[in-house]
Amino acid sequence: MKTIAAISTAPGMAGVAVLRISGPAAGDVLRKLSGRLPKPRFAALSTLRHPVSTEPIDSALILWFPAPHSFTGEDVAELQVHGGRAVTAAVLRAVLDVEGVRPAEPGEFTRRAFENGKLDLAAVEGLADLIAAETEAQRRQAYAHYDGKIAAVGEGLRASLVNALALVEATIDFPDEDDVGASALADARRQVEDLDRQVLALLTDSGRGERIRDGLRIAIAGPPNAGKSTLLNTLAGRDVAIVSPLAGTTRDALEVHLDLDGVAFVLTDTAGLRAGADPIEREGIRRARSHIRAADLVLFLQSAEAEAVIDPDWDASQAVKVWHVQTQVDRFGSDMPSDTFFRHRISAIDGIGIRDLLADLARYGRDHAGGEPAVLVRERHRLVFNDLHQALTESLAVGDWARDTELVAENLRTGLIALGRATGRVDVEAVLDVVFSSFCIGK
Ligand SMILES: Nc1nc2c(ncn2[C@@H]2O[C@H](COP(=O)(O)OP(=O)(O)OP(=O)(O)O)[C@@H](O)[C@H]2O)c(=O)[nH]1
Ligand SMILES: [Mg+2]
Repeated sequence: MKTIAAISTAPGMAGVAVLRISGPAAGDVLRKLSGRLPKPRFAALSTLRHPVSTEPIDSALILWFPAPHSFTGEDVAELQVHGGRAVTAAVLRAVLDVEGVRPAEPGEFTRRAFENGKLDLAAVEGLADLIAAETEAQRRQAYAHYDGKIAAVGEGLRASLVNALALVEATIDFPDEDDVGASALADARRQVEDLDRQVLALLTDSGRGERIRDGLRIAIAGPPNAGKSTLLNTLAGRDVAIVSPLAGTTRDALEVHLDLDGVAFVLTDTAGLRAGADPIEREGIRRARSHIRAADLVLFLQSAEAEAVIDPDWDASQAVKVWHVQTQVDRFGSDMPSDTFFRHRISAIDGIGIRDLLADLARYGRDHAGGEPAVLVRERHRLVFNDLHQALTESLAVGDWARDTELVAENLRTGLIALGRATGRVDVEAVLDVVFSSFCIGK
């Protein structure tokens, strides 16, 4: 096994940068660059020198984690150097000049940790999410997964399933003990029913985990000149989208990430909906419609100046949920007619109603992506639990467990295999590359 090395901190200027080295030559790297092997897991201050020229490069804190007590389970060395581009590049070059060391691939440290049993697959995914987390809800959920929450839930389900399967198999192995067999099968069936209820409850958690992870998708839609781009800029607090009095200014859908009370939102400004536009604008409108369909919530904007009608072209039924928002109310002054059709009335110019809109969005976020971290947070988890649910349903569909015991056992075994995929115990080769490819180098 080759030794791998990489800069683990983000590139650019920083007070400190960390280089990580993992594999059999990690100890060699420390000896050659710093002249010694420090006491395991104690930081030591040391001058790093190039292994061949012995020219000093930087003074660093060095750490030594002999196998198996390290992140990867291999010998690991960490160098905390000054965080400049030239320093980190020179130290990395020196490390790579040590025999047997090569640059790490993206996600390779974590992959080795997984292969050495330091992390299960759900924890690996949690780690990737933890690094990517932008909001508090994302961080909490990611940490719960990294920390073994999904593994613990999976382990619980697995233990009951193993138990039920053992009861079923016992009646196959000891077919003569009829009384015992009948009550064991009844027991097993009750356990499987209970298990299936739990699995179904997780599956019907309506994608909350994914919403926390990926952010709630809010589409800003409406006719041209309604003030969609102006609202996006106001909510983002910066000039993201071009605003102009010309109808049909926005063509490409523009995304802005927003953190409201710890919940992630992805706001999309879309092209104004209208008929008879030119081909480029029509493409923009097509994209707008697809964002409307994919959104968790649509803010449908209409200017207070325009007649309050929904764009006839727009099929409101395509959106999951719509809030009608009247815009540019500053143009109406105080004699603005009251109208309950609109959930919000705003002016991006005067700031009227913006705070209420934000508070309402934050409340929506808490309702749909708040609460405890979810167990299923990726499509992959959902597929695994769907397979498990299907296997359990099929076992319960067997009418006579005493007669078709072997078939029941087979279904339960299929369920176990599905569950094993959640934590990567079985049949994982296909998903490994997908999971690890989301990491960057040095993780
Ligand atoms: N008085 C007033 N003018 C506004 C307000 N919001 C937007 N406008 C003006 O309305 C015009 C259209 O605004 P945009 O934000 O570009 O409208 P849009 O809905 O993105 O339009 P398209 O991209 O063409 O679909 C611009 O001249 C804005 O300055 C507002 O709250 N008050
Ligand atoms: Mg626009």
